[in-house]
Formats: sequence, structure tokens, C-alpha cells
Amino acid sequence: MGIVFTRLFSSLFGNKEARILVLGLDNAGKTTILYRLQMGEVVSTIPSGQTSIRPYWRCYFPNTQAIIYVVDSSDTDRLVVAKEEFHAILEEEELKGAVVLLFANKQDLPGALDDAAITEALELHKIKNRQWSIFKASAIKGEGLFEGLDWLSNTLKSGGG
Ligand SMILES: Nc1nc2c(ncn2[C@@H]2O[C@H](COP(=O)(O)OP(=O)(O)OP(=O)(O)O)[C@@H](O)[C@H]2O)c(=O)[nH]1
Ligand SMILES: [Mg+2]
Repeated sequence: MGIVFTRLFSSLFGNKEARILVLGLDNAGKTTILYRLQMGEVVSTIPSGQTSIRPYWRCYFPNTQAIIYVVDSSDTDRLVVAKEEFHAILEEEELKGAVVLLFANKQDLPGALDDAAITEALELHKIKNRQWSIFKASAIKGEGLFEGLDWLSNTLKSGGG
């Protein structure tokens, strides 16, 4: 699981700062998405695969308004792990108020599952008391990313997060 913390200063967010965590298994496409979006300033990046340092992530959790969770939709072998990591994040006390945007990334790859299939695999119907949405995306092609961010900015503007 890799994690990236970013602050967005953007007209999308009404020129207000939004504190956003970008999470997902290693290789999901987090860095590619942030690069594509030319997202503000990346505050801090923690490399993937270091489960031992996970407790230290918590210092980044306070005041997070939104979580962007990135899934490699073609990596069907690891969807169970992606699901478990996702639900563990939602359990974090300090992230209880955060809005969740999911990207079903790598839609350009053959065999990629669509948003409905990822919704099922990640058991998103179990999400309670939280605004969330999932978007198909291809970070490589630049598809679906702005649709997702648009939803996120509207949701934050209307008081979510
Ligand atoms: N085909 C395809 N490849 C993608 C897409 N998004 C990312 N990739 C590729 O997947 C690999 C991993 O992408 P990264 O953005 O580095 O993934 P990450 O989530 O930042 O990975 P870690 O930093 O290891 O946690 C790279 O080779 C990317 O080029 C996509 O939409 N389609
Ligand atoms: Mg990365």
C-alpha cells in the first residue's frame, strides 16, 4: 500500500485548500494520476510495501477532507487485498469524516474490470455514513480523472468532508 498526501489549490476547489490522501496498493497508478492532474503540491510520499511503517501514516490523517483510492482494475489477483486495505482505511477514526473517491484505474488494459465489477469486488455497498463515488479511469490516457475530481469538488463544496 502506497500513500501520497497532497494539498490542492485549485479553482476546482474554489481556491480553498483541500487536504486529500491518495491511497492504493503499489502499482495501482497513484503517482501517474497525480502527475496527470498536475496536482498542487505533493507534501509527502511514503513508498509502497512497507507495512511495518503503517502506524506512522496516522500522523497524516487529521484534517483530511477526502480520500482518493486507486485500484488497478486489471490486477484481479490482488482485488481481495485491495478490498481489505480499503475497508481498514475506512475504519480509521480520524478519517471518519472524509469523502471517498475511487478510481477504477487502468481501464485501457485488456481484462480490466469495470466500475460495477470493482464496486462488487471491493464491497462498496458496505460503506456507511459517508459520501463516495467510483469512476472508471485510465491515468495513462488521461480519461476519467477530471470527471472524478469534478464529483469530488462538488461534494466538498456542498459540505461533504
Ligand atoms: N496501462 C496503464 N498503465 C498504467 C495506468 N496508470 C498507471 N499505469 C502504469 O502502472 C505502473 C505503476 O504506476 P504508478 O503511478 O507508479 O503506481 P503507484 O500507485 O504510484 O505505485 P507505488 O508508488 O509503487 O505505490 C506504471 O508503469 C504506470 O505507467 C493506466 O491507466 N493504464
Ligand atoms: Mg507511486
